[in-house]
Amino acid sequence: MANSKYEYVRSFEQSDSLLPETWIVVRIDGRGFHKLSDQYEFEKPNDRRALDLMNAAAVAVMKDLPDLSIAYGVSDEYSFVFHPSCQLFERRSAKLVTTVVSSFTAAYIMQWSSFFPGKALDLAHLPTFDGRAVVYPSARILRDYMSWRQVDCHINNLFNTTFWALVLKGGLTNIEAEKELSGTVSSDKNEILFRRFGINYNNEAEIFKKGSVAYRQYQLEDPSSTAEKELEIQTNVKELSRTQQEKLRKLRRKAAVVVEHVDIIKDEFWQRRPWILSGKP
Ligand code: DGT
Ligand code: MG
Ligand code: MG
Ligand code: MG
Ligand code: MG
Repeated sequence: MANSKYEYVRSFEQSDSLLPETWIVVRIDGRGFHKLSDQYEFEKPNDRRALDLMNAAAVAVMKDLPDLSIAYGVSDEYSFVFHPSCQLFERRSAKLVTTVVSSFTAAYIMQWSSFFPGKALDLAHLPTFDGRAVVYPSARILRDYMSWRQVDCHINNLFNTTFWALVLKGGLTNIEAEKELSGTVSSDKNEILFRRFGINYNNEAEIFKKGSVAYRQYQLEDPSSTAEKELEIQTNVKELSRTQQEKLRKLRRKAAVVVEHVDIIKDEFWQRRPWILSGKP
Protein backbone atom coordinates (compact mmCIF):
# COMPACT_ATOMS: atom_id res chain seq x y z
CA MET A 1 0.00 0.00 0.00
CA ALA A 2 1.47 3.31 -1.10
CA ASN A 3 1.78 6.02 1.49
CA SER A 4 -0.19 9.16 0.77
CA LYS A 5 1.47 12.55 1.07
CA TYR A 6 -0.62 13.08 4.18
CA GLU A 7 0.83 10.10 5.97
CA TYR A 8 3.47 12.24 7.69
CA VAL A 9 0.88 13.60 10.14
CA ARG A 10 1.25 10.31 11.99
CA SER A 11 4.60 11.49 13.26
CA PHE A 12 2.77 14.02 15.46
CA GLU A 13 1.25 11.23 17.56
CA GLN A 14 3.05 10.74 20.83
CA SER A 15 3.64 7.47 22.58
CA ASP A 16 1.82 7.11 25.88
CA SER A 17 2.70 3.49 26.66
CA LEU A 18 2.82 2.90 30.39
CA LEU A 19 5.95 1.51 32.03
CA PRO A 20 6.25 -2.28 31.50
CA GLU A 21 5.90 -4.77 34.37
CA THR A 22 4.05 -2.33 36.59
CA TRP A 23 0.55 -2.35 38.07
CA ILE A 24 -1.76 -0.02 36.14
CA VAL A 25 -4.59 1.60 38.07
CA VAL A 26 -7.31 3.37 36.12
CA ARG A 27 -9.39 5.44 38.51
CA ILE A 28 -12.66 6.83 37.25
CA ASP A 29 -14.71 9.42 39.12
CA GLY A 30 -18.21 10.80 38.58
CA ARG A 31 -18.22 14.33 37.16
CA GLY A 32 -20.16 16.77 39.30
CA PHE A 33 -21.85 14.05 41.34
CA HIS A 34 -22.46 16.54 44.14
CA LYS A 35 -24.99 18.21 41.85
CA LEU A 36 -26.10 14.97 40.22
CA SER A 37 -26.89 13.36 43.59
CA ASP A 38 -29.15 16.32 44.40
CA GLN A 39 -30.76 16.25 40.97
CA TYR A 40 -31.80 12.61 41.33
CA GLU A 41 -32.39 12.84 45.08
CA PHE A 42 -29.80 10.35 46.27
CA GLU A 43 -30.29 9.50 49.93
CA LYS A 44 -27.82 11.14 52.32
CA PRO A 45 -25.15 10.31 53.18
CA ASN A 46 -25.30 6.98 51.31
CA ASP A 47 -27.70 5.87 48.64
CA ARG A 48 -27.67 2.09 48.42
CA ARG A 49 -29.16 2.16 44.90
CA ALA A 50 -26.40 4.47 43.65
CA LEU A 51 -23.68 2.27 45.15
CA ASP A 52 -25.24 -0.92 43.78
CA LEU A 53 -25.39 0.71 40.34
CA MET A 54 -21.69 1.67 40.58
CA ASN A 55 -20.93 -1.97 41.45
CA ALA A 56 -23.05 -3.32 38.59
CA ALA A 57 -21.21 -1.06 36.15
CA ALA A 58 -17.85 -2.17 37.60
CA VAL A 59 -18.78 -5.84 37.16
CA ALA A 60 -19.63 -5.10 33.51
CA VAL A 61 -16.17 -3.54 33.03
CA MET A 62 -14.45 -6.52 34.70
CA LYS A 63 -16.38 -8.86 32.38
CA ASP A 64 -15.50 -6.75 29.36
CA LEU A 65 -11.78 -6.63 30.20
CA PRO A 66 -10.37 -9.96 31.44
CA ASP A 67 -6.96 -8.32 31.95
CA LEU A 68 -8.34 -6.60 35.05
CA SER A 69 -7.27 -8.21 38.34
CA ILE A 70 -9.38 -6.36 40.85
CA ALA A 71 -11.38 -3.17 41.32
CA TYR A 72 -12.28 -1.08 44.34
CA GLY A 73 -15.13 1.42 44.55
CA VAL A 74 -16.35 4.05 46.97
CA SER A 75 -18.76 7.00 46.52
CA ASP A 76 -18.67 8.04 42.85
CA GLU A 77 -15.24 6.54 42.11
CA TYR A 78 -13.85 3.17 41.06
CA SER A 79 -10.24 2.02 40.72
CA PHE A 80 -9.57 -0.69 38.12
CA VAL A 81 -6.31 -2.61 38.43
CA PHE A 82 -4.46 -4.22 35.51
CA HIS A 83 -1.85 -6.85 36.31
CA PRO A 84 1.83 -6.09 35.46
CA SER A 85 1.70 -8.79 32.77
CA CYS A 86 -1.13 -6.92 30.98
CA GLN A 87 -0.36 -6.17 27.31
CA LEU A 88 -3.77 -4.80 26.35
CA PHE A 89 -3.49 -1.96 23.76
CA GLU A 90 0.29 -2.22 24.17
CA ARG A 91 -0.35 -0.59 27.57
CA ARG A 92 -1.21 2.71 25.91
CA SER A 93 -2.60 4.98 28.62
CA ALA A 94 -5.24 6.83 26.60
CA LYS A 95 -6.60 3.59 25.11
CA LEU A 96 -6.86 1.93 28.53
CA VAL A 97 -8.43 4.92 30.28
CA THR A 98 -10.95 5.75 27.57
CA THR A 99 -11.98 2.10 27.22
CA VAL A 100 -12.57 1.72 30.96
CA VAL A 101 -14.37 5.06 31.26
CA SER A 102 -16.67 4.57 28.28
CA SER A 103 -17.39 0.94 29.13
CA PHE A 104 -18.24 1.97 32.71
CA THR A 105 -20.39 4.93 31.67
CA ALA A 106 -22.31 2.87 29.11
CA ALA A 107 -23.03 0.15 31.68
CA TYR A 108 -23.99 2.75 34.33
CA ILE A 109 -26.49 4.49 32.08
CA MET A 110 -27.81 1.24 30.60
CA GLN A 111 -28.63 -0.13 34.06
CA TRP A 112 -29.77 3.13 35.66
CA SER A 113 -33.50 2.35 35.34
CA SER A 114 -33.10 -1.02 37.10
CA PHE A 115 -31.67 0.73 40.16
CA PHE A 116 -33.71 3.95 39.97
CA PRO A 117 -37.07 2.81 38.62
CA GLY A 118 -39.40 5.73 38.01
CA LYS A 119 -36.53 8.24 38.03
CA ALA A 120 -35.73 8.72 34.36
CA LEU A 121 -32.38 10.23 33.36
CA ASP A 122 -32.71 13.52 31.53
CA LEU A 123 -30.39 14.68 28.79
CA ALA A 124 -29.36 17.81 30.69
CA HIS A 125 -28.14 15.72 33.66
CA LEU A 126 -26.39 12.69 32.23
CA PRO A 127 -23.95 10.85 34.50
CA THR A 128 -20.44 11.07 33.05
CA PHE A 129 -17.05 10.06 34.41
CA ASP A 130 -13.46 11.16 34.08
CA GLY A 131 -10.48 8.85 34.36
CA ARG A 132 -6.72 8.67 34.74
CA ALA A 133 -4.06 5.97 34.78
CA VAL A 134 -1.25 5.69 37.31
CA VAL A 135 1.37 2.94 37.49
CA TYR A 136 2.71 1.37 40.67
CA PRO A 137 5.99 -0.55 40.60
CA SER A 138 5.29 -3.28 43.18
CA ALA A 139 2.48 -5.28 44.76
CA ARG A 140 3.31 -3.62 48.09
CA ILE A 141 2.75 -0.14 46.67
CA LEU A 142 -0.37 -1.28 44.83
CA ARG A 143 -1.72 -2.54 48.14
CA ASP A 144 -0.83 0.79 49.77
CA TYR A 145 -2.84 2.50 47.02
CA MET A 146 -5.84 0.25 47.69
CA SER A 147 -5.46 0.81 51.45
CA TRP A 148 -5.36 4.56 50.84
CA ARG A 149 -8.72 4.44 49.06
CA GLN A 150 -10.29 2.24 51.75
CA VAL A 151 -9.04 4.46 54.59
CA ASP A 152 -10.46 7.43 52.67
CA CYS A 153 -13.78 5.60 52.46
CA HIS A 154 -13.80 5.06 56.23
CA ILE A 155 -12.83 8.65 57.12
CA ASN A 156 -15.35 10.20 54.72
CA ASN A 157 -18.14 7.84 55.74
CA LEU A 158 -17.67 8.47 59.45
CA PHE A 159 -17.71 12.21 58.80
CA ASN A 160 -20.72 12.07 56.47
CA THR A 161 -22.70 9.75 58.77
CA THR A 162 -22.15 12.10 61.73
CA PHE A 163 -22.72 15.25 59.68
CA TRP A 164 -26.06 14.06 58.29
CA ALA A 165 -27.19 12.71 61.67
CA LEU A 166 -26.62 16.21 63.10
CA VAL A 167 -28.53 17.80 60.23
CA LEU A 168 -31.33 15.31 59.55
CA LYS A 169 -31.89 13.98 63.07
CA GLY A 170 -30.41 16.77 65.21
CA GLY A 171 -32.01 19.66 63.35
CA LEU A 172 -28.72 21.55 62.87
CA THR A 173 -28.07 23.63 59.78
CA ASN A 174 -25.25 22.48 57.48
CA ILE A 175 -23.06 25.30 58.78
CA GLU A 176 -23.76 24.44 62.42
CA ALA A 177 -23.01 20.76 61.80
CA GLU A 178 -19.78 21.68 59.99
CA LYS A 179 -18.76 23.83 62.96
CA GLU A 180 -19.65 21.12 65.48
CA LEU A 181 -17.43 18.62 63.66
CA SER A 182 -14.45 20.84 62.99
CA GLY A 183 -11.43 19.66 64.94
CA THR A 184 -13.04 16.38 66.02
CA VAL A 185 -11.26 13.03 65.75
CA SER A 186 -12.83 9.62 64.99
CA SER A 187 -13.62 8.82 68.63
CA ASP A 188 -15.46 12.15 69.03
CA LYS A 189 -17.65 11.34 66.02
CA ASN A 190 -18.37 7.83 67.31
CA GLU A 191 -19.32 9.44 70.62
CA ILE A 192 -21.65 12.01 69.03
CA LEU A 193 -23.37 9.27 67.02
CA PHE A 194 -23.85 7.05 70.04
CA ARG A 195 -24.72 9.57 72.76
CA ARG A 196 -26.90 11.92 70.72
CA PHE A 197 -28.50 9.56 68.22
CA GLY A 198 -28.11 6.06 69.66
CA ILE A 199 -26.18 5.02 66.54
CA ASN A 200 -23.38 2.48 66.97
CA TYR A 201 -21.12 3.20 63.99
CA ASN A 202 -19.93 -0.42 64.00
CA ASN A 203 -23.45 -1.50 63.09
CA GLU A 204 -23.57 0.63 59.92
CA ALA A 205 -23.71 -1.34 56.65
CA GLU A 206 -20.36 -2.79 55.53
CA ILE A 207 -20.80 -1.38 52.01
CA PHE A 208 -20.83 2.13 53.53
CA LYS A 209 -17.91 1.54 55.92
CA LYS A 210 -15.63 -0.51 53.67
CA GLY A 211 -16.62 0.31 50.09
CA SER A 212 -16.77 -2.43 47.45
CA VAL A 213 -14.16 -4.76 46.03
CA ALA A 214 -14.77 -6.67 42.78
CA TYR A 215 -12.62 -9.59 41.72
CA ARG A 216 -12.78 -12.92 39.90
CA GLN A 217 -13.75 -16.02 41.85
CA TYR A 218 -12.37 -19.36 40.64
CA GLN A 219 -13.29 -22.88 41.60
CA LEU A 220 -9.65 -23.71 42.19
CA GLU A 221 -9.07 -22.02 45.51
CA ASP A 222 -5.84 -22.71 47.32
CA PRO A 223 -6.11 -21.27 50.81
CA SER A 224 -2.79 -22.86 51.81
CA SER A 225 -0.86 -20.73 49.35
CA THR A 226 1.86 -18.71 51.06
CA ALA A 227 3.39 -15.38 50.14
CA GLU A 228 6.53 -17.11 48.85
CA LYS A 229 4.47 -19.33 46.61
CA GLU A 230 2.68 -16.27 45.22
CA LEU A 231 5.95 -14.64 44.31
CA GLU A 232 7.09 -17.77 42.55
CA ILE A 233 3.91 -17.80 40.47
CA GLN A 234 4.26 -14.09 39.77
CA THR A 235 7.74 -14.43 38.29
CA ASN A 236 6.60 -17.36 36.21
CA VAL A 237 3.65 -15.57 34.68
CA LYS A 238 5.91 -13.53 32.41
CA GLU A 239 7.52 -16.65 31.03
CA LEU A 240 4.25 -18.24 29.93
CA SER A 241 3.90 -19.05 26.25
CA ARG A 242 1.32 -17.30 24.08
CA THR A 243 -1.02 -20.30 24.20
CA GLN A 244 -0.72 -20.47 27.97
CA GLN A 245 -1.46 -16.75 28.23
CA GLU A 246 -4.51 -17.29 26.02
CA LYS A 247 -5.66 -20.13 28.27
CA LEU A 248 -5.40 -17.85 31.30
CA ARG A 249 -7.45 -15.18 29.53
CA LYS A 250 -10.15 -17.77 28.80
CA LEU A 251 -10.22 -18.84 32.45
CA ARG A 252 -10.48 -15.21 33.51
CA ARG A 253 -13.27 -14.55 31.03
CA LYS A 254 -15.26 -17.52 32.33
CA ALA A 255 -14.78 -16.73 36.02
CA ALA A 256 -17.58 -15.19 38.04
CA VAL A 257 -16.98 -11.61 39.16
CA VAL A 258 -17.96 -11.14 42.79
CA VAL A 259 -18.44 -7.95 44.80
CA GLU A 260 -17.67 -7.88 48.51
CA HIS A 261 -17.49 -5.27 51.25
CA VAL A 262 -14.49 -6.42 53.22
CA ASP A 263 -11.18 -5.24 54.64
CA ILE A 264 -8.54 -5.05 51.89
CA ILE A 265 -5.93 -3.39 54.10
CA LYS A 266 -4.93 -6.45 56.14
CA ASP A 267 -2.97 -9.35 54.61
CA GLU A 268 -5.80 -11.84 55.01
CA PHE A 269 -7.82 -10.71 51.99
CA TRP A 270 -4.81 -11.10 49.67
CA GLN A 271 -3.50 -14.31 51.22
CA ARG A 272 -6.83 -16.06 50.82
CA ARG A 273 -7.11 -14.97 47.18
CA PRO A 274 -3.53 -15.36 45.91
CA TRP A 275 -4.56 -15.33 42.23
CA ILE A 276 -5.37 -11.60 42.40
CA LEU A 277 -1.73 -10.59 42.86
CA SER A 278 -0.20 -13.57 41.06
CA GLY A 279 -2.34 -13.04 37.98
CA LYS A 280 -2.68 -16.80 37.67
CA PRO A 281 -5.90 -18.60 38.57
P1 DGT B 1 -15.86 16.22 40.50
O1 DGT B 1 -15.51 14.81 40.83
O2 DGT B 1 -14.71 17.13 40.74
O3 DGT B 1 -16.45 16.38 39.15
O4 DGT B 1 -17.02 16.70 41.54
P2 DGT B 1 -17.99 15.82 42.42
O5 DGT B 1 -19.14 16.70 42.76
O6 DGT B 1 -18.30 14.52 41.76
O7 DGT B 1 -17.13 15.58 43.76
P3 DGT B 1 -16.43 14.30 44.36
O8 DGT B 1 -16.18 13.24 43.35
O9 DGT B 1 -15.23 14.78 45.11
O10 DGT B 1 -17.44 13.80 45.45
C1 DGT B 1 -18.50 12.93 45.19
C2 DGT B 1 -19.84 13.63 45.42
O11 DGT B 1 -20.89 12.72 45.13
C3 DGT B 1 -20.03 14.11 46.84
O12 DGT B 1 -20.50 15.44 46.81
C4 DGT B 1 -21.12 13.23 47.40
C5 DGT B 1 -21.82 12.70 46.17
N1 DGT B 1 -22.24 11.31 46.40
C6 DGT B 1 -21.59 10.17 46.07
N2 DGT B 1 -22.28 9.10 46.51
C7 DGT B 1 -23.39 9.57 47.12
C8 DGT B 1 -24.51 8.97 47.76
O13 DGT B 1 -24.62 7.73 47.88
N3 DGT B 1 -25.47 9.78 48.28
C9 DGT B 1 -25.37 11.14 48.17
N4 DGT B 1 -26.34 11.89 48.69
N5 DGT B 1 -24.34 11.75 47.57
C10 DGT B 1 -23.37 10.97 47.05
MG1 MG C 1 -13.33 14.19 39.82
MG1 MG D 1 -16.83 13.09 41.40
MG1 MG E 1 -15.39 11.28 43.95
MG1 MG F 1 -11.04 2.00 15.69
